[in-house]
Amino acid sequence: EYQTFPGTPKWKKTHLTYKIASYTSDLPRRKVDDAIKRALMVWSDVTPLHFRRVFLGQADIEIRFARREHGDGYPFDGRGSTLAHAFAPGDGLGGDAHFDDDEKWSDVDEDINLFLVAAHEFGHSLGLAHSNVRGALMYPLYSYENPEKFRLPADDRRGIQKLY
Ligand code: TQI
Ligand code: CA
Ligand code: ZN
Ligand code: ZN
Repeated sequence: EYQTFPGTPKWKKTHLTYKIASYTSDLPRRKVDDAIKRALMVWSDVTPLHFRRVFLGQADIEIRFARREHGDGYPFDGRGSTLAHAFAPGDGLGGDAHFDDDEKWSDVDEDINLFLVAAHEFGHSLGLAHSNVRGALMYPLYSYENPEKFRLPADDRRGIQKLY
């Protein structure tokens, strides 16, 4: 079953902005842009939420690739282990998603698939915690599946539709 965070933080608006503040050198920029856009669509497809990209100023969801200590007190750990993290809805860091640039990011099945990890992180950005349903997107185990064929599992859909 899906879970929310304590206090059930959620966005109090349906139109959210996102900004890609830094890139990985593992993939061409357009592939990063595309993976992020499609990962957000996983959620906007089943809710009233809309995501608009901004290039300047503040955004609700700031996306960054970073290594080790990167200013939020949750340093990354080099290759392996933690791949990314995201903050529950709220001001400031709330909603932001950071990706460990010591991982090798990929758009296929080798290395770590950016789309799949980003879709999971954005679940956190929107207010979902981990699910105990094996196979759910929010289940805390990375498993590769073909991004072209990805369909949001029912448990995640129920969770996000409960929130929005
Ligand atoms: N990063 C953890 C994660 O996103 C960080 C984390 C643990 C976390 N608990 C959290 C973030 C609660 C927000 C709220 O789950 S990770 C997976 C999965 C990770 C793990 O690098 O371990 C995915 C990132 F689900 F496969 F285990 C992405 Cl898909
Ligand atoms: Ca790591
Ligand atoms: Zn961070
Ligand atoms: Zn998670």
